[in-house]
Amino acid sequence: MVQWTEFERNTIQDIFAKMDYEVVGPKALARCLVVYPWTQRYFAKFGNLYNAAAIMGNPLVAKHGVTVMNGLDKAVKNMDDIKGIYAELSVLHSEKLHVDPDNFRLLADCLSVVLAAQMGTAFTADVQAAFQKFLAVAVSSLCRQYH
Ligand code: HNI
Repeated sequence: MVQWTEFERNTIQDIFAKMDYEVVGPKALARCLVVYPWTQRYFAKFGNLYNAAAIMGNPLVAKHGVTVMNGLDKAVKNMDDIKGIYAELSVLHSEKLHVDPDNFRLLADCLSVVLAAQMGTAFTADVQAAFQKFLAVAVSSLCRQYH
């Protein structure tokens, strides 16, 4: 089981409490689709992903970005059992969506970049370490049902 220090727990909860999912989620997913264009293949039904402007202006991308944040919100609310809370989501991504699990980390990194840009100097090295530890646990839990 993952151990969290008090600082990590407080930092992660504080970041998510202040985060606007409707802004951060769409930005992070759009960034992922632009920077790592192979991730677009999973979103064929989202329509126009032709270039960066189209991706950033695509309402389905924005909506799905919020869905991903709501998924992460569940992990924040269950920090001591992220593996359990993500069991079903992991099966979905593995067996139904066939998402290559390497992509989870790429999206997580995009989320860190978006958050860093928003937080500015408040995104200290300690804060970054706590946030990325949380994302690493989420990603590892999403990978659990792959075999
Ligand atoms: Ni992901 C659906 C959470 C990474 C492709 N994804 C979901 C749903 C949640 C979710 C929640 C909705 C499930 C449901 O309908 O029951 N996804 C997350 C989280 C991460 C993540 C928390 C990582 C941080 N997903 C990714 C990545 C890809 C991805 C990296 C592909 C590159 N996800 C999908 C696709 C769907 C999806 C595709 C289905 C979308 C749809 O509308 O049908």
